[in-house]
Amino acid sequence: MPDIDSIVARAEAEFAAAADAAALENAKARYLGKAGELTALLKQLGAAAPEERKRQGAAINDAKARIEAALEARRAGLAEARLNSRLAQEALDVTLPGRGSCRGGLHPITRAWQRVETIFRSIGFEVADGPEIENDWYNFTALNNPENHPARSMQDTFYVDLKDGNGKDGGLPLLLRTHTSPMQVRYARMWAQRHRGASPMPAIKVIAPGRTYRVDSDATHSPMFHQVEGLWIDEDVSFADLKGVYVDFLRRFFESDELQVRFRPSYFPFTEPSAEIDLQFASGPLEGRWLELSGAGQVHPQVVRNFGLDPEKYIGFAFGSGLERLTMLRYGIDDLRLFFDGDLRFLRQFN
Ligand code: 2U9
Repeated sequence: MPDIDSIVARAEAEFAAAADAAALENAKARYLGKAGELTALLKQLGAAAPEERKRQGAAINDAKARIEAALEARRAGLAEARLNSRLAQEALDVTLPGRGSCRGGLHPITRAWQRVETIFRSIGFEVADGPEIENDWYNFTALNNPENHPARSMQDTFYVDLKDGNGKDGGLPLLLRTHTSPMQVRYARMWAQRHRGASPMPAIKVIAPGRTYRVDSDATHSPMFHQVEGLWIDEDVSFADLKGVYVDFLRRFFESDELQVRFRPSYFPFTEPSAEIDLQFASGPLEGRWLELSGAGQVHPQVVRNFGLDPEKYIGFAFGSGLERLTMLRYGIDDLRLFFDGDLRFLRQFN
């Protein structure tokens, strides 16, 4: 029988010398593990005479208890040392000054967007909102865009190609809307259906502000941009109404009654006749210069038909403007990219 006390003494010494939990567990295995010294002694017990077995068994059990106690003590010691070192490293200096709270603010585009909504609501327009992923019919066909129009090409429009090759809506290609007009088509069709048979049908008077997408990226174009478009359809809405509404809107948006507005003939597939709208400030850094701003026109009879309405009975106007352009002119911003950089030095100036 080896000297049990010396085994215990060695175990205690090894445990005390273990620098971390892994070393401690290794040391434990050498004494209490399956192939450990104490376990080996227990296995030999069977060969001893009964009296001797009882005596040795008690001694071995006593040694085991002492070794386990030493193990637990070292485990606790190591855990405490680990905690102390973490506490020292992660010490919280409560005397440091606070970081201060930071108040968020609205993006200038959002501010202009809200301003546009407020003005148009005050002249009786509703605000409509809808899908940014559209199908080809709402985005192009319903708006009288011919089959071979360049706006429909892969170079101009982001077509949706989902992972499983599913980029279609009932056979129609899906795409990121290139203008907010499809929303107005949805709104007008919903309206026409809801008031089917009502005579007269209440006027359609709606604006559709929102995000739009085109394959375009340079100093003056961003692949994602914002538009606001409007639509007024009734039995007797004329170009004069368009001029009245839009000039009123611009004067209020830019807070200037002296603002001059000019309509120039133009062409869009969805309006006929069509016009570009220019404006001229009476003062400020842009004083006297004519600036291109928006487009507009009388809604094409085929588009009215696509609403589910009779173009012989219903007529009206539509307009469209880039929200970035409106915002840049209102705040005197000279680079489109500032809107998308997220630079707080720029953004803070609007809050
Ligand atoms: C429907 C029918 C017609 C909206 C219109 C324009 C003219 C126009 C451009 C201005 C700057 C787009 O962001 S921009 O590049 N828009 O010139 N938009 S008429 O016409 C519509 C809208 C909806 C149902």
